[in-house]
Amino acid sequence: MTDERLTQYRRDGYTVFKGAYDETTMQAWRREQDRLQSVSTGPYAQKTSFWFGNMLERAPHLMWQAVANPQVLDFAEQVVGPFIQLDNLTLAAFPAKAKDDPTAQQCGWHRDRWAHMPSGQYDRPLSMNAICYLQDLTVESGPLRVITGSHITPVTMDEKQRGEPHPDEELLYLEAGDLVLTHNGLLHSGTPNTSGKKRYFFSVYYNISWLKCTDTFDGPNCRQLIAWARSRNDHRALRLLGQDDHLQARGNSGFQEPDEGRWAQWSAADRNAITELDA
Ligand SMILES: O=C(O)CCC(=O)C(=O)O
Repeated sequence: MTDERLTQYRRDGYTVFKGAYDETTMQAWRREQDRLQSVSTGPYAQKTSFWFGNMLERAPHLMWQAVANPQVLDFAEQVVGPFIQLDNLTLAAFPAKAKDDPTAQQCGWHRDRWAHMPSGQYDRPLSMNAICYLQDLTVESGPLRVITGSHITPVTMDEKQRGEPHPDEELLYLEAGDLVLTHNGLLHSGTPNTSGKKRYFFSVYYNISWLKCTDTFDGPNCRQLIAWARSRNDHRALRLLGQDDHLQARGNSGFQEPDEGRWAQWSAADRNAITELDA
């Protein structure tokens, strides 16, 4: 299944993990977004009050499971090797627009952070977006639009086209709790929400551990997570939090053997190094 998924991800530029999260977990995330939004007034609040970054620091007890999802990380390590770091974690809920609002038809096509215009051949991504919607995507709540293969094909768009449906687009009507993992070169767009309700989603954005991060991990909650990961010698967890102890050795390994073999060895070494504190 993983090999099939890898082939499909490299070809299409995304893969879907069906039913990654259950309703109880999603309900807690939706409540947290509601809470953050309800207290987002005053000089200490950011401007857009429905979009919250640095979510791991804000709510580690709720969000760590999303950052460290083993199914996603096992797969992501197959795509780029054990170099997965958290770039940023965002929890948001797009407010509903009126159906006759002129912006209710507007797309927002883009490739993601750290991408580049593709050259016509597959390159491993410098970052990946793990997006999960906390309600079903319907015509009203707005599907995710993707241009399959646009992480390989140098599809370009002028300013007008960036706001319009695209002839090659596919509309993904994901169900609540499904998780889509995209290649940062994939052209994609949300769809405006006209459901009358909030359109909740979160994005766990991973990058390669030699890049800079957008979120910060020096707050008390992330420092506590780092201390916990260090106490159990958990290199995967440390890396997610910006601490890659193997970066120099693995990032300058000589590259004389196929990458996939080396990555599998390093991932296994990380697993074997963990000291189970509760054992
Ligand atoms: O709103 C959406 O469905 C897409 C979100 C998105 O484009 C992104 O996280 O980069």
